[in-house]
Amino acid sequence: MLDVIIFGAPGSGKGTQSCLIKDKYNLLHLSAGDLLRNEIAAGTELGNVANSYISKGQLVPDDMIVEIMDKAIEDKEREGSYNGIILDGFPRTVSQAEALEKMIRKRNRNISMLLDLTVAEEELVGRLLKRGETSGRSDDNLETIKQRLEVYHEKTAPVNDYYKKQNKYTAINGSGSIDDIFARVCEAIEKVYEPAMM
Ligand code: B4P
Repeated sequence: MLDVIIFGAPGSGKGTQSCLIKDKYNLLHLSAGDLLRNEIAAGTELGNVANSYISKGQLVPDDMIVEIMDKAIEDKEREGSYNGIILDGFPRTVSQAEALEKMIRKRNRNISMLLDLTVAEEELVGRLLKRGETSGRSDDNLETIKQRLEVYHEKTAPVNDYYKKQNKYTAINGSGSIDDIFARVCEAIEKVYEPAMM
């Protein structure tokens, strides 16, 4: 099994790279942001609560996202044959990382690695502003992007240390073309996993 966390600041390309990784290695893709946006689009109570945090550039409460992710893993596991999971945008706090550990262990699985996409701050802001021109997302404007980056440094970046202590951390240069970054990602994955063996 290949259970991978794709990590990085807002706009670092987690979603973009996850789509390529899941296709190449036949993984289940679980995007915390997409799951929350689906709830918002469906107008559920949970979605309304989530939107009140997301539109201010804040993280939704840990217990809310942990419950959503746990249920999403369960639902996706029923979908059939796959070689593992790619977690995109989760965990985003140390407390979420601890909850994930329990979630994964109760399924007799193990997090294989965390891939941290590193990108300079000006480039992150540029990408998100560009996406904001067409995304319609309530959090892709300059004020909210700045807030998201602050929250990232304060609450999310410490998750790296959690996985460094377990020797599961790999930094990936997240600048350049999407294909070049994907090649770096595959190289890192295949240092540990041979696709033919999965
Ligand atoms: P996410 O949906 O995870 O948002 P993100 O960090 O902006 O996305 P990502 O890094 O995946 O960027 P993308 O590939 O799209 O979360 C949104 C919000 O939901 C959070 O702020 C938070 O409020 C809430 N939330 C989510 N998870 C949570 C959790 N676990 N706990 C609490 N709250 C949570 O790339 C961005 C842009 O760059 C795209 O337009 C893309 O086309 C472009 N791009 C990608 N790679 C590029 C490259 N190499 N060169 C140029 N552009 C590139």
